[in-house]
Amino acid sequence: MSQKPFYITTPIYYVNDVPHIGHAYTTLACDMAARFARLEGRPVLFVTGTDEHGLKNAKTAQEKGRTPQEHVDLLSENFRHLCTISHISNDDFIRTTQPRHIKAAQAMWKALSDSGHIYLGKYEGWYSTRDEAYYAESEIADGKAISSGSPVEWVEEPSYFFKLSAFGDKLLSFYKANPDFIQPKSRYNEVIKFVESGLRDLSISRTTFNWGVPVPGDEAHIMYVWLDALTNYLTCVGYPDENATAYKTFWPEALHVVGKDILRFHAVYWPAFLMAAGLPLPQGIYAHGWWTKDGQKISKSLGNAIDPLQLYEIYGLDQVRYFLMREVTFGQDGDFSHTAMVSRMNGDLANDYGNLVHRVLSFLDKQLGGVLPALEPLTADDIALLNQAQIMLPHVVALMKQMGLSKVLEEIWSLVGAANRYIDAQKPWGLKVTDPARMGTILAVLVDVIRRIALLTQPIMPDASAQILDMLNVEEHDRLFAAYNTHLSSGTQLRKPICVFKKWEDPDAS
Ligand code: ME8
Repeated sequence: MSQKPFYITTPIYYVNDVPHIGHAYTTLACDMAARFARLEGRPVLFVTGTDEHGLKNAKTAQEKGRTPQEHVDLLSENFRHLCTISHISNDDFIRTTQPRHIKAAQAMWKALSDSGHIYLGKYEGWYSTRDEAYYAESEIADGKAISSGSPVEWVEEPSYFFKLSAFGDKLLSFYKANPDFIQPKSRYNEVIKFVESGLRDLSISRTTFNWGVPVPGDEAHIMYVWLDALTNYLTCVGYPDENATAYKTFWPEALHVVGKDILRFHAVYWPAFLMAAGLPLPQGIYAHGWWTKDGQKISKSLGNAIDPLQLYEIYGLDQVRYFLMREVTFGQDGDFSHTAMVSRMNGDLANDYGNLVHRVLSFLDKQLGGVLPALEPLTADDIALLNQAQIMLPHVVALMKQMGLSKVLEEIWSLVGAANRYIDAQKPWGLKVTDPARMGTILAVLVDVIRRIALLTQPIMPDASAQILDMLNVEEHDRLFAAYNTHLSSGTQLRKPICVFKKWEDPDAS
């Protein structure tokens, strides 16, 4: 049976911000899910990119003496670079200034307009350039948006409107029929409450600046940056060509992963636009929490941004990837601290996983020249550990379906813990003279469990896992989950072990 395709997207980031760990976090979460789905053998499309229109960019470009295009060309590279350095496996990188996207956004506008969902009016109200969002009077206090703290300004201009108010009931029945559409559950409830409180028509064009996608048929207007940006998810599958292979394969299989700050745009506006355009809705929206530093949301405007590249340099890439996904339950907020980072790096990675691999493979190398013994005869203890390893795969597959990313790692580490306890109980080191055959079986059991753990850790720590699988001489095609329940043949020559997870060393300590 062919496997269900998986389309996963990050938000497209505003180029104006220098990438910080908040951006890296969303992209890493999607990378983990995309890599996992590929290992399951599913066709995957994983897309990230940059959101390049809007007043904020136009203003900054002017301040810097650049054209808006020069400005966004320059800054978009920061996000592309972040992907490369973070070993992100994205299949595409979308930029909203690309011709393919302008074509898709204009086609979307036409679909909304042709179906009678757009009318011309005048916008009078509050707008935040920092958030690129319209706010109602009730959402403002002291000249700032209550939710984000961003300054707002009064705007009065002719504007096209989208008849969002006509979609309240349709959205509510859709949410009720698809209770997993918005995750986690607390966010689902939040969105329902918002929609139940009543939807107002949405201003979807601007006339006071021109850095955006021109409105088809009325070039005095440019499209509101969010209508433009949300359409990127369709651009990447070839829209408006609904016969494009990517469209046919991946739409509407999409899962949009976003921070909780932009949930409303994705869970309310986007489905309403799609309904109005007569297009199928994505599979789901997952809103994760915020990283904070000392309790404050990390962002450039607050001046407390943490540079992911610097973290990779200090702690190592796979260590940071692991930490970010493990430390905080996916969906909740988390506070970044050096102490927590070092504790994961030294505890979970160096002591638990690293040591397991190193002591088993070094001992095997020393005692048996790295030649893998037979996985028999098995005792009840051996079978118990092997069974635990075997059921781990269906277990984590089920957790991944809910985007339980931190939970997946927690579960894999329960197997790491079980393997370490098994060594302590079986004491293979003591058997080399008294019972070398038994020692061999214990080592074969451990190698098999390490192989499975390394298969499972590939999505989160691709490099470290590859090093471990290399040491075990696992063939490339046996690194897919389809090979999870196979075994390495006895007699396989393992490679010389190397240390994969280093401990944190304080550079100031002498
Ligand atoms: O909103 N903690 O772009 P953006 C966790 N262009 N995640 C964080 C974070 C933090 N402290 N700070 C940022 C936009 N993020 C629009 C999106 S999509 C059609 C258009 C992540 O550059 C998180 O995913 O402001 C958040 O939703 C996103 O960056 C916002 O990125």
